Amino acid sequence: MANLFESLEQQIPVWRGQLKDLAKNHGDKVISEVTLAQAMGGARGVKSMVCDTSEVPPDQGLLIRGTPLAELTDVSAEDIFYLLCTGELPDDAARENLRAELARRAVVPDYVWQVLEALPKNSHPMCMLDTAVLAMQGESKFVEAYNAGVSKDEFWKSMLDDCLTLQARMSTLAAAIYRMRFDKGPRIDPNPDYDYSHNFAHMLGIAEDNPEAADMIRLYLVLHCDHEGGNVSAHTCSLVGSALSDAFYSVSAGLNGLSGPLHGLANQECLNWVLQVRDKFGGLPSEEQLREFAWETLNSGRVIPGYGHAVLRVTDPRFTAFKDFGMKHFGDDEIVQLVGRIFDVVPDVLKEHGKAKNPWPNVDAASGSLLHHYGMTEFPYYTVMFSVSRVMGMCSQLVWNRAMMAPIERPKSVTIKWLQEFVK
Ligand code: NMX
Ligand code: MLT
Repeated sequence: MANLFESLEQQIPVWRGQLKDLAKNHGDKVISEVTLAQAMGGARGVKSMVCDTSEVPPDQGLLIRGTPLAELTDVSAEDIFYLLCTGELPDDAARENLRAELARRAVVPDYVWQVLEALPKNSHPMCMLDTAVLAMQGESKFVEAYNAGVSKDEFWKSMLDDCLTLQARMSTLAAAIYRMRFDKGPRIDPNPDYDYSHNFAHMLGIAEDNPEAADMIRLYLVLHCDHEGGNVSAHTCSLVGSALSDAFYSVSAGLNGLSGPLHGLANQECLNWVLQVRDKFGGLPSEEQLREFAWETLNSGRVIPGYGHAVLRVTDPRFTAFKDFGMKHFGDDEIVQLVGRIFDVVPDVLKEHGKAKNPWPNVDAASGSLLHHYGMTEFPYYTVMFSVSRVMGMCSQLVWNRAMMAPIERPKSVTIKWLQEFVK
Protein backbone atom coordinates (compact mmCIF):
# COMPACT_ATOMS: atom_id res chain seq x y z
CA MET A 1 0.00 0.00 0.00
CA ALA A 2 1.11 3.55 -0.68
CA ASN A 3 2.38 5.87 2.07
CA LEU A 4 0.32 8.96 2.92
CA PHE A 5 1.97 11.19 0.30
CA GLU A 6 1.79 8.57 -2.47
CA SER A 7 -1.81 7.73 -1.67
CA LEU A 8 -2.80 11.40 -1.89
CA GLU A 9 -0.84 11.79 -5.11
CA GLN A 10 -2.83 8.92 -6.63
CA GLN A 11 -6.23 10.06 -5.39
CA ILE A 12 -6.12 13.81 -5.84
CA PRO A 13 -6.54 13.71 -9.65
CA VAL A 14 -9.60 11.47 -9.17
CA TRP A 15 -11.20 13.83 -6.62
CA ARG A 16 -10.39 16.83 -8.81
CA GLY A 17 -12.10 15.09 -11.71
CA GLN A 18 -15.20 14.40 -9.61
CA LEU A 19 -15.45 18.02 -8.47
CA LYS A 20 -14.85 19.31 -11.99
CA ASP A 21 -17.55 17.06 -13.38
CA LEU A 22 -20.04 18.17 -10.70
CA ALA A 23 -19.30 21.85 -11.29
CA LYS A 24 -19.42 21.56 -15.08
CA ASN A 25 -22.50 19.38 -15.44
CA HIS A 26 -24.55 20.26 -12.38
CA GLY A 27 -23.26 23.64 -11.25
CA ASP A 28 -26.70 25.28 -11.42
CA LYS A 29 -28.51 22.72 -9.20
CA VAL A 30 -29.92 24.24 -5.99
CA ILE A 31 -28.77 22.23 -2.94
CA SER A 32 -29.94 24.61 -0.23
CA GLU A 33 -32.07 27.68 0.27
CA VAL A 34 -31.50 30.31 2.93
CA THR A 35 -34.36 31.76 4.94
CA LEU A 36 -34.14 35.06 6.70
CA ALA A 37 -34.11 33.18 10.03
CA GLN A 38 -31.13 31.10 8.91
CA ALA A 39 -29.20 34.18 7.79
CA MET A 40 -29.78 35.64 11.26
CA GLY A 41 -29.36 32.31 13.06
CA GLY A 42 -25.79 31.27 12.45
CA ALA A 43 -26.48 29.73 9.00
CA ARG A 44 -27.72 26.57 10.75
CA GLY A 45 -28.51 23.86 8.19
CA VAL A 46 -27.40 25.90 5.17
CA LYS A 47 -25.41 23.64 2.83
CA SER A 48 -22.74 25.96 1.52
CA MET A 49 -19.40 24.19 1.83
CA VAL A 50 -17.83 20.95 0.65
CA CYS A 51 -15.83 18.80 3.05
CA ASP A 52 -14.94 15.20 2.30
CA THR A 53 -13.09 14.17 5.46
CA SER A 54 -16.20 13.41 7.52
CA GLU A 55 -19.93 14.08 7.78
CA VAL A 56 -22.46 14.26 10.60
CA PRO A 57 -25.91 12.96 9.68
CA PRO A 58 -28.18 14.37 12.43
CA ASP A 59 -29.71 10.97 13.16
CA GLN A 60 -26.43 9.02 13.29
CA GLY A 61 -23.51 11.18 14.29
CA LEU A 62 -19.99 11.15 12.97
CA LEU A 63 -19.02 9.15 9.87
CA ILE A 64 -15.35 9.39 9.01
CA ARG A 65 -14.97 9.00 5.27
CA GLY A 66 -18.24 7.08 5.35
CA THR A 67 -17.39 4.76 8.27
CA PRO A 68 -19.44 5.15 11.48
CA LEU A 69 -17.31 6.21 14.39
CA ALA A 70 -18.44 3.23 16.47
CA GLU A 71 -16.52 0.98 14.04
CA LEU A 72 -13.30 2.94 14.51
CA THR A 73 -12.89 2.96 18.28
CA ASP A 74 -9.99 0.46 18.20
CA VAL A 75 -7.77 2.17 15.65
CA SER A 76 -4.65 4.27 16.27
CA ALA A 77 -4.22 8.04 15.88
CA GLU A 78 -2.05 7.36 12.82
CA ASP A 79 -4.87 5.29 11.31
CA ILE A 80 -7.37 8.08 11.83
CA PHE A 81 -5.14 10.76 10.33
CA TYR A 82 -4.42 8.57 7.30
CA LEU A 83 -8.12 7.78 6.92
CA LEU A 84 -9.14 11.43 7.16
CA CYS A 85 -6.61 12.43 4.52
CA THR A 86 -7.01 9.59 2.03
CA GLY A 87 -10.34 7.84 2.68
CA GLU A 88 -8.63 4.54 3.49
CA LEU A 89 -7.18 2.94 6.60
CA PRO A 90 -3.44 2.31 6.21
CA ASP A 91 -1.85 -1.14 6.12
CA ASP A 92 0.99 -1.94 8.55
CA ALA A 93 3.70 -0.46 6.32
CA ALA A 94 1.81 2.79 5.64
CA ARG A 95 0.95 3.13 9.34
CA GLU A 96 4.60 2.63 10.34
CA ASN A 97 5.71 5.10 7.69
CA LEU A 98 3.36 7.76 9.09
CA ARG A 99 4.29 6.93 12.70
CA ALA A 100 7.99 7.34 11.92
CA GLU A 101 7.33 10.55 9.96
CA LEU A 102 5.45 12.09 12.91
CA ALA A 103 8.04 10.86 15.41
CA ARG A 104 10.84 12.39 13.30
CA ARG A 105 9.14 15.79 13.42
CA ALA A 106 8.01 15.76 17.07
CA VAL A 107 10.76 17.88 18.59
CA VAL A 108 9.66 21.47 19.31
CA PRO A 109 12.35 24.14 18.79
CA ASP A 110 13.66 26.03 21.84
CA TYR A 111 12.31 29.43 20.75
CA VAL A 112 8.76 28.10 21.23
CA TRP A 113 9.50 27.14 24.84
CA GLN A 114 10.91 30.63 25.38
CA VAL A 115 7.69 32.17 24.03
CA LEU A 116 5.62 30.00 26.36
CA GLU A 117 7.80 30.79 29.35
CA ALA A 118 7.33 34.52 28.69
CA LEU A 119 3.53 34.28 28.99
CA PRO A 120 1.82 35.11 32.31
CA LYS A 121 1.85 32.06 34.59
CA ASN A 122 -1.94 32.02 34.79
CA SER A 123 -2.49 32.02 31.01
CA HIS A 124 -5.25 29.72 29.86
CA PRO A 125 -3.74 26.51 28.43
CA MET A 126 -5.58 27.16 25.14
CA CYS A 127 -3.98 30.60 24.89
CA MET A 128 -0.60 28.92 25.42
CA LEU A 129 -1.31 26.33 22.74
CA ASP A 130 -2.60 28.83 20.16
CA THR A 131 0.36 31.12 20.80
CA ALA A 132 2.84 28.26 20.39
CA VAL A 133 1.27 27.19 17.10
CA LEU A 134 1.32 30.74 15.78
CA ALA A 135 4.91 31.26 16.93
CA MET A 136 6.05 28.51 14.57
CA GLN A 137 4.61 30.23 11.47
CA GLY A 138 8.05 31.34 10.28
CA GLU A 139 8.86 27.68 9.55
CA SER A 140 6.12 27.26 6.96
CA LYS A 141 7.19 25.32 3.87
CA PHE A 142 3.97 26.42 2.17
CA VAL A 143 5.03 30.09 2.43
CA GLU A 144 8.42 29.13 1.03
CA ALA A 145 6.79 27.33 -1.90
CA TYR A 146 4.34 30.15 -2.52
CA ASN A 147 7.12 32.74 -2.54
CA ALA A 148 9.16 30.56 -4.89
CA GLY A 149 6.27 30.64 -7.38
CA VAL A 150 5.27 26.98 -7.11
CA SER A 151 2.18 26.25 -9.18
CA LYS A 152 -1.24 26.30 -7.48
CA ASP A 153 -1.96 22.65 -8.18
CA GLU A 154 1.15 21.68 -6.20
CA PHE A 155 0.29 23.73 -3.10
CA TRP A 156 -1.11 20.71 -1.29
CA LYS A 157 2.36 19.15 -1.05
CA SER A 158 3.91 21.93 1.03
CA MET A 159 0.63 22.21 2.97
CA LEU A 160 0.93 18.52 3.84
CA ASP A 161 4.54 19.06 4.86
CA ASP A 162 3.50 21.86 7.26
CA CYS A 163 0.57 19.83 8.55
CA LEU A 164 2.77 16.84 9.36
CA THR A 165 5.17 19.08 11.28
CA LEU A 166 2.32 20.77 13.10
CA GLN A 167 0.52 17.53 13.99
CA ALA A 168 3.79 15.92 15.10
CA ARG A 169 4.52 18.82 17.42
CA MET A 170 0.98 19.17 18.78
CA SER A 171 1.33 16.38 21.33
CA THR A 172 4.80 17.55 22.41
CA LEU A 173 3.47 21.07 22.90
CA ALA A 174 0.27 19.98 24.61
CA ALA A 175 2.07 17.67 27.04
CA ALA A 176 4.62 20.35 27.89
CA ILE A 177 1.84 22.89 28.48
CA TYR A 178 0.20 20.46 30.91
CA ARG A 179 3.41 20.02 32.85
CA MET A 180 4.38 23.72 32.80
CA ARG A 181 0.99 25.17 33.59
CA PHE A 182 0.11 22.76 36.38
CA ASP A 183 3.57 22.33 37.97
CA LYS A 184 3.97 18.68 37.04
CA GLY A 185 7.75 18.87 36.80
CA PRO A 186 10.08 19.23 33.83
CA ARG A 187 9.05 18.51 30.23
CA ILE A 188 9.34 14.89 29.14
CA ASP A 189 11.02 14.44 25.76
CA PRO A 190 9.23 12.55 22.99
CA ASN A 191 10.25 8.92 22.50
CA PRO A 192 10.78 8.27 18.78
CA ASP A 193 9.97 4.56 19.19
CA TYR A 194 6.41 5.10 20.41
CA ASP A 195 3.30 5.59 18.35
CA TYR A 196 1.56 8.97 18.49
CA SER A 197 -0.89 8.24 21.32
CA HIS A 198 1.56 6.31 23.44
CA ASN A 199 4.07 9.10 23.03
CA PHE A 200 1.50 11.71 24.07
CA ALA A 201 0.59 9.69 27.17
CA HIS A 202 4.31 9.27 27.91
CA MET A 203 5.01 13.01 27.62
CA LEU A 204 1.99 13.89 29.76
CA GLY A 205 3.54 11.69 32.42
CA ILE A 206 0.28 9.96 33.29
CA ALA A 207 0.61 6.59 31.68
CA GLU A 208 4.14 5.22 31.91
CA ASP A 209 3.14 2.01 33.67
CA ASN A 210 -0.51 2.19 32.83
CA PRO A 211 -1.43 0.82 29.40
CA GLU A 212 -5.12 1.39 30.15
CA ALA A 213 -4.53 5.14 30.60
CA ALA A 214 -2.49 5.18 27.38
CA ASP A 215 -5.39 3.44 25.65
CA MET A 216 -7.77 6.10 26.94
CA ILE A 217 -5.52 8.77 25.37
CA ARG A 218 -5.64 6.83 22.09
CA LEU A 219 -9.44 6.71 22.25
CA TYR A 220 -9.56 10.41 23.13
CA LEU A 221 -7.49 11.26 20.04
CA VAL A 222 -9.63 9.06 17.79
CA LEU A 223 -13.01 10.34 18.98
CA HIS A 224 -12.31 14.07 18.70
CA CYS A 225 -10.54 14.03 15.33
CA ASP A 226 -13.09 15.72 13.05
CA HIS A 227 -16.75 16.72 12.86
CA GLU A 228 -17.37 17.69 9.22
CA GLY A 229 -16.60 21.15 7.86
CA GLY A 230 -19.03 23.56 9.48
CA ASN A 231 -18.15 23.41 13.18
CA VAL A 232 -16.60 26.65 14.43
CA SER A 233 -12.97 25.51 14.58
CA ALA A 234 -12.91 23.57 11.29
CA HIS A 235 -14.78 26.30 9.49
CA THR A 236 -12.52 29.03 10.89
CA CYS A 237 -9.44 27.07 9.94
CA SER A 238 -10.56 26.48 6.36
CA LEU A 239 -11.85 30.04 6.01
CA VAL A 240 -8.46 31.44 7.02
CA GLY A 241 -6.75 28.83 4.83
CA SER A 242 -8.91 29.91 1.88
CA ALA A 243 -6.96 33.18 1.79
CA LEU A 244 -3.87 30.97 1.21
CA SER A 245 -2.76 31.56 4.78
CA ASP A 246 -0.48 28.72 5.83
CA ALA A 247 -1.30 25.89 8.25
CA PHE A 248 0.16 27.67 11.30
CA TYR A 249 -2.03 30.75 10.80
CA SER A 250 -5.07 28.68 9.88
CA VAL A 251 -4.87 26.10 12.67
CA SER A 252 -4.08 28.71 15.28
CA ALA A 253 -7.23 30.58 14.20
CA GLY A 254 -9.25 27.36 14.33
CA LEU A 255 -7.98 26.65 17.84
CA ASN A 256 -9.11 30.10 18.95
CA GLY A 257 -12.60 29.07 17.86
CA LEU A 258 -12.32 25.78 19.72
CA SER A 259 -11.54 27.81 22.85
CA GLY A 260 -15.13 29.09 23.19
CA PRO A 261 -17.44 27.57 25.83
CA LEU A 262 -20.14 26.74 23.28
CA HIS A 263 -17.59 24.70 21.31
CA GLY A 264 -14.45 22.91 22.58
CA LEU A 265 -14.26 24.65 25.95
CA ALA A 266 -17.56 22.94 26.85
CA ASN A 267 -15.53 19.96 28.09
CA GLN A 268 -13.93 22.06 30.83
CA GLU A 269 -17.31 23.66 31.61
CA CYS A 270 -18.88 20.24 31.74
CA LEU A 271 -16.52 18.67 34.24
CA ASN A 272 -16.75 21.86 36.27
CA TRP A 273 -20.54 21.44 36.33
CA VAL A 274 -20.24 17.76 37.28
CA LEU A 275 -17.87 18.62 40.15
CA GLN A 276 -20.23 21.36 41.33
CA VAL A 277 -22.99 18.75 41.53
CA ARG A 278 -20.74 16.35 43.44
CA ASP A 279 -19.57 19.05 45.85
CA LYS A 280 -23.07 20.39 46.47
CA PHE A 281 -24.51 16.98 47.29
CA GLY A 282 -21.37 15.46 48.81
CA GLY A 283 -21.36 12.66 46.22
CA LEU A 284 -23.95 11.13 43.93
CA PRO A 285 -27.24 13.06 44.17
CA SER A 286 -30.66 11.50 43.81
CA GLU A 287 -32.38 11.96 40.46
CA GLU A 288 -34.71 14.51 42.07
CA GLN A 289 -31.80 16.54 43.49
CA LEU A 290 -30.09 16.47 40.12
CA ARG A 291 -33.25 17.60 38.34
CA GLU A 292 -33.48 20.58 40.69
CA PHE A 293 -29.84 21.45 40.14
CA ALA A 294 -30.29 21.30 36.36
CA TRP A 295 -33.29 23.63 36.63
CA GLU A 296 -31.27 26.04 38.78
CA THR A 297 -28.66 26.21 36.03
CA LEU A 298 -31.29 26.81 33.34
CA ASN A 299 -33.23 29.34 35.42
CA SER A 300 -30.07 31.35 35.98
CA GLY A 301 -29.83 31.75 32.20
CA ARG A 302 -26.94 29.34 31.68
CA VAL A 303 -26.69 26.30 29.42
CA ILE A 304 -26.12 22.77 30.64
CA PRO A 305 -22.68 22.05 29.23
CA GLY A 306 -22.24 18.86 27.24
CA TYR A 307 -25.87 18.79 26.10
CA GLY A 308 -27.40 19.97 22.84
CA HIS A 309 -25.91 20.21 19.39
CA ALA A 310 -26.20 22.38 16.31
CA VAL A 311 -26.47 19.36 13.97
CA LEU A 312 -27.01 16.16 15.98
CA ARG A 313 -30.49 15.09 16.98
CA VAL A 314 -29.49 11.87 18.80
CA THR A 315 -27.01 10.95 21.53
CA ASP A 316 -23.53 11.65 20.19
CA PRO A 317 -21.78 8.33 19.39
CA ARG A 318 -18.60 9.88 20.80
CA PHE A 319 -20.37 10.27 24.16
CA THR A 320 -21.45 6.63 24.00
CA ALA A 321 -17.92 5.43 23.22
CA PHE A 322 -16.47 7.36 26.17
CA LYS A 323 -19.23 6.24 28.52
CA ASP A 324 -18.71 2.61 27.47
CA PHE A 325 -14.97 2.88 28.09
CA GLY A 326 -15.57 4.31 31.57
CA MET A 327 -18.16 1.67 32.44
CA LYS A 328 -15.92 -1.13 31.18
CA HIS A 329 -12.79 -0.10 33.04
CA PHE A 330 -13.99 1.74 36.17
CA GLY A 331 -17.76 1.69 36.38
CA ASP A 332 -17.64 2.31 40.13
CA ASP A 333 -15.83 5.67 39.73
CA GLU A 334 -17.97 8.36 41.33
CA ILE A 335 -17.63 10.83 38.45
CA VAL A 336 -18.41 8.17 35.85
CA GLN A 337 -21.53 7.25 37.80
CA LEU A 338 -22.48 10.89 38.07
CA VAL A 339 -22.11 11.35 34.30
CA GLY A 340 -24.44 8.35 33.88
CA ARG A 341 -26.99 9.81 36.28
CA ILE A 342 -26.87 13.18 34.52
CA PHE A 343 -27.58 11.33 31.26
CA ASP A 344 -30.63 9.73 32.94
CA VAL A 345 -32.00 13.10 34.08
CA VAL A 346 -30.91 16.02 31.89
CA PRO A 347 -32.51 15.09 28.53
CA ASP A 348 -35.97 15.10 30.14
CA VAL A 349 -35.25 18.42 31.85
CA LEU A 350 -34.15 19.95 28.55
CA LYS A 351 -37.25 18.56 26.80
CA GLU A 352 -39.44 20.13 29.48
CA HIS A 353 -37.48 23.37 29.23
CA GLY A 354 -38.42 23.27 25.55
CA LYS A 355 -35.65 25.37 24.04
CA ALA A 356 -32.79 23.09 22.99
CA LYS A 357 -33.56 21.34 19.69
CA ASN A 358 -31.41 18.44 20.79
CA PRO A 359 -31.71 17.38 24.45
CA TRP A 360 -29.06 14.64 24.13
CA PRO A 361 -25.43 14.63 25.28
CA ASN A 362 -22.55 15.56 23.01
CA VAL A 363 -18.92 14.42 23.24
CA ASP A 364 -18.08 16.85 26.04
CA ALA A 365 -20.55 15.33 28.50
CA ALA A 366 -18.33 12.30 29.12
CA SER A 367 -14.78 13.02 27.98
CA GLY A 368 -13.66 14.80 31.17
CA SER A 369 -14.75 11.95 33.42
CA LEU A 370 -12.10 9.68 31.88
CA LEU A 371 -9.31 12.23 32.17
CA HIS A 372 -10.35 12.88 35.75
CA HIS A 373 -10.20 9.18 36.57
CA TYR A 374 -6.60 8.92 35.39
CA GLY A 375 -5.54 11.85 37.55
CA MET A 376 -5.89 14.69 35.04
CA THR A 377 -8.17 16.69 37.29
CA GLU A 378 -7.14 20.12 35.94
CA PHE A 379 -10.20 20.73 33.80
CA PRO A 380 -9.03 24.06 32.26
CA TYR A 381 -6.62 21.80 30.36
CA TYR A 382 -9.24 19.63 28.71
CA THR A 383 -9.71 21.68 25.53
CA VAL A 384 -5.99 21.26 24.82
CA MET A 385 -6.56 17.49 24.73
CA PHE A 386 -9.44 18.05 22.31
CA SER A 387 -7.15 20.25 20.18
CA VAL A 388 -4.39 17.67 19.71
CA SER A 389 -6.96 15.41 18.13
CA ARG A 390 -8.96 18.04 16.24
CA VAL A 391 -5.85 19.35 14.50
CA MET A 392 -5.93 16.06 12.55
CA GLY A 393 -9.31 17.10 11.14
CA MET A 394 -8.28 20.68 10.50
CA CYS A 395 -5.06 19.60 8.78
CA SER A 396 -6.70 16.96 6.62
CA GLN A 397 -9.28 19.56 5.55
CA LEU A 398 -6.53 22.11 4.78
CA VAL A 399 -4.66 19.60 2.62
CA TRP A 400 -7.87 18.61 0.84
CA ASN A 401 -8.81 22.25 0.26
CA ARG A 402 -5.42 23.03 -1.24
CA ALA A 403 -5.52 19.85 -3.31
CA MET A 404 -8.97 20.82 -4.66
CA MET A 405 -7.71 24.37 -5.19
CA ALA A 406 -10.63 25.64 -3.12
CA PRO A 407 -11.38 29.33 -3.75
CA ILE A 408 -11.25 32.13 -1.20
CA GLU A 409 -14.43 32.03 0.92
CA ARG A 410 -16.52 35.15 0.76
CA PRO A 411 -20.26 34.89 1.54
CA LYS A 412 -22.45 37.94 0.98
CA SER A 413 -23.75 39.81 4.00
CA VAL A 414 -26.89 41.95 3.99
CA THR A 415 -27.99 44.88 6.13
CA ILE A 416 -31.14 45.22 8.28
CA LYS A 417 -32.39 47.79 5.72
CA TRP A 418 -31.85 45.29 2.90
CA LEU A 419 -33.87 42.66 4.81
CA GLN A 420 -36.67 45.15 5.57
CA GLU A 421 -36.93 46.13 1.95
CA PHE A 422 -36.75 42.53 0.80
CA VAL A 423 -39.69 41.44 2.98
CA LYS A 424 -41.90 44.38 1.98
N1 NMX B 1 -28.70 23.99 27.91
C1 NMX B 1 -29.58 25.02 27.91
N2 NMX B 1 -30.07 25.60 26.82
C2 NMX B 1 -29.67 25.10 25.64
C3 NMX B 1 -28.81 24.00 25.55
C4 NMX B 1 -28.30 23.46 26.75
N3 NMX B 1 -27.42 22.46 26.76
N4 NMX B 1 -28.60 23.72 24.24
C5 NMX B 1 -29.33 24.62 23.54
N5 NMX B 1 -29.97 25.45 24.39
C6 NMX B 1 -30.77 26.63 24.06
C7 NMX B 1 -29.92 27.60 23.25
O1 NMX B 1 -29.09 28.38 24.11
C8 NMX B 1 -30.98 28.40 22.53
O2 NMX B 1 -31.51 29.32 23.45
P1 NMX B 1 -31.96 30.81 22.95
O3 NMX B 1 -33.07 30.57 21.99
O4 NMX B 1 -32.36 31.48 24.21
O5 NMX B 1 -30.75 31.40 22.29
C9 NMX B 1 -32.05 27.34 22.24
O6 NMX B 1 -31.81 26.27 23.18
C10 NMX B 1 -31.98 26.77 20.84
O7 NMX B 1 -30.66 26.31 20.60
P2 NMX B 1 -30.41 25.08 19.59
O8 NMX B 1 -30.87 25.50 18.24
O9 NMX B 1 -30.93 23.82 20.14
O10 NMX B 1 -28.83 24.96 19.66
P3 NMX B 1 -27.73 25.75 18.81
O11 NMX B 1 -27.56 25.06 17.52
O12 NMX B 1 -28.04 27.20 18.75
O13 NMX B 1 -26.45 25.58 19.73
C11 NMX B 1 -24.97 24.38 21.15
C12 NMX B 1 -25.79 24.35 19.85
C13 NMX B 1 -24.08 23.16 21.19
C14 NMX B 1 -24.06 25.62 21.13
C15 NMX B 1 -25.95 24.41 22.36
O14 NMX B 1 -26.70 23.21 22.38
C16 NMX B 1 -25.24 24.59 23.68
O15 NMX B 1 -24.97 25.74 24.06
N6 NMX B 1 -24.90 23.47 24.40
C17 NMX B 1 -24.15 23.56 25.63
C18 NMX B 1 -22.71 23.81 25.33
C19 NMX B 1 -22.05 22.58 24.70
O16 NMX B 1 -22.20 21.48 25.18
N7 NMX B 1 -21.27 22.82 23.64
C20 NMX B 1 -20.47 21.74 23.07
C21 NMX B 1 -20.79 21.39 21.62
C22 NMX B 1 -19.92 20.26 21.18
N8 NMX B 1 -18.52 20.66 21.02
O17 NMX B 1 -17.66 20.02 21.56
O18 NMX B 1 -18.20 21.62 20.33
C1 MLT C 1 -17.50 19.31 17.24
O1 MLT C 1 -17.00 18.22 17.54
O2 MLT C 1 -16.93 20.09 16.46
C2 MLT C 1 -18.76 19.72 17.92
O3 MLT C 1 -19.57 18.63 18.18
C3 MLT C 1 -19.43 20.92 17.37
C4 MLT C 1 -20.05 20.82 16.01
O4 MLT C 1 -19.99 19.83 15.31
O5 MLT C 1 -20.68 21.84 15.64
